[in-house]
Amino acid sequence: MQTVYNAGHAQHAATHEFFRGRLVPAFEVPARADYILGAVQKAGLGEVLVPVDHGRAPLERVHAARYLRFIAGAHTEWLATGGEGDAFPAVWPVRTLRSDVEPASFAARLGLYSMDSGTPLTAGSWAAAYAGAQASLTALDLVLAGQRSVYVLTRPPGHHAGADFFGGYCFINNAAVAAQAARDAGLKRVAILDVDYHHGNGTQAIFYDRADVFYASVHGDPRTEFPFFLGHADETGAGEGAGCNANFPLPVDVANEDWFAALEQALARLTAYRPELLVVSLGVDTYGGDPISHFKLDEPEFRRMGRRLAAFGAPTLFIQEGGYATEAIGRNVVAVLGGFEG
Ligand code: OKP
Ligand code: ZN
Repeated sequence: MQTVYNAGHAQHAATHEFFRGRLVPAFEVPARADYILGAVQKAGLGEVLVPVDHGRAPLERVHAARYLRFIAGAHTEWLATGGEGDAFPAVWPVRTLRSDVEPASFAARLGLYSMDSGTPLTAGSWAAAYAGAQASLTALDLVLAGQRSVYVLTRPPGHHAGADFFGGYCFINNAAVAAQAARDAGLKRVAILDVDYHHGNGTQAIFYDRADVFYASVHGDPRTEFPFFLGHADETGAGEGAGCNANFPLPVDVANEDWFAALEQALARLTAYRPELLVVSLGVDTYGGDPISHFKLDEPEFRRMGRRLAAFGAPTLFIQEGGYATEAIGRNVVAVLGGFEG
């Protein structure tokens, strides 16, 4: 399997994030990608390729142009308005407040375009996230040209980012950009399977009222787990997209067999949908040793996951999402991809 590697990932390098009102060492760190790249090379998974720049237009098919402009210039504005170091939002337009009028204040716009205070916006966040989207588009090209599967090695992750907001460590929704580009290339039905520990609220929201992209996710129950405010089983799609969204929230102490039972249910829905492409939001924070998550998958389960996804039988684009047990992340990712290869 070929890997498209976003070497620009390291430009997004936060040392700290907000957690319970304190700055704690960041979990989403450049070393994550370094460990994965090392494991991919050591395993001899396949060629490692550089992204081809497709420009901003495919990103604007998913994200609001004004949001992309904001993110591209946000850290410069943060510094210009007296901010130091990484930017963190502090005020949000919750219920009863207006989000349809863009404030002039930078602090207010930072809140308008974000969902949490746990996502440091650094000097290089835009460059890293932009390059990650380009890596995803490059990998899609390879799959459309006939590759059975391609892996996108990138960070920051993407599945929490919505059409016009960042959060949950995410800025550009790589899976959504790739799925939309596949549609724009002529594919009729695209499935996104999200196996990250966290529900991909951004991806779900972007395609919620559409029948051409099916979103299915197996994740920690949002009643106790991030992103808290989306990811319940009764979210099944709206309008033309009714029936094209499927959530499988699981309790934090779920047995591995029950995780696979949920995966089976998700895949049954996707089989019935008959997609021409499967995009996998591949988070390995379902690992038992993950510092911010609670499931108990390990290397044999990751390998089994990969085998099962191969049996699904669709051209498959793997896109890296979470996984925070830094030293184990490479082994776990390679287990999925190696299991897929057989
Ligand atoms: C991103 B992805 C822990 C706070 C957790 C958000 C988690 C985002 C996970 N100190 N904050 O889905 O892996
Ligand atoms: Zn996650």
